[in-house]
Amino acid sequence: MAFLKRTATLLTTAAAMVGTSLTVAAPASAAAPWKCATSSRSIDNPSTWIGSDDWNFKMTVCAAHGGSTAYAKVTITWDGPVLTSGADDRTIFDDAEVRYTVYKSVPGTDPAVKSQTVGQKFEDKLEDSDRWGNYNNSFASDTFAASVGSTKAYAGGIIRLDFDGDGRSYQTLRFTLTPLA
Ligand SMILES: [Ca+2]
Ligand SMILES: [Ca+2]
Ligand SMILES: [Ca+2]
Repeated sequence: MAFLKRTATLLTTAAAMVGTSLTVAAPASAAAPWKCATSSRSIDNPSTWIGSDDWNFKMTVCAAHGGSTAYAKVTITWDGPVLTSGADDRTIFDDAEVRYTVYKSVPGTDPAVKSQTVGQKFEDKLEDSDRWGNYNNSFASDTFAASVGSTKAYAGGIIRLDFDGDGRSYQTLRFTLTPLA
């Protein structure tokens, strides 16, 4: 009886821990290794600076598949411009987001199974410079899980940027898709 009671307590604790976070730590099994792709994309900062003021992004997007569940996550690093508007300028972007998606590999068009979009948290990172106004930084996403059955899956990531004051809306950077997982 004492054993049963302790088991119940542990289950309750585990359920409580799951309840506190939507984040999935990692693929459950070593049999489901991450399949990753790293690629780089650049975009011009719409300022009048005559030199290079590109934002140079490097994204690693990863997918894994264990049992009937696929997982996805992204990490991004960037070498951004040095801006004369100064440090931590919150007006560079009207909006910015990173979106990463799990797709199923099927005949015909591959359906998106699940996406996660990070908006303000990513924009805050982009607009967080060092004290000299150099906009280099990085971002690491949560891992999310998607139900895909036994069908092969893969993941992709995009960045959407709406620069302030450039007279245009979102520009989209599409990064290389992962291998099948
Ligand atoms: Ca420029
Ligand atoms: Ca902003
Ligand atoms: Ca704009």
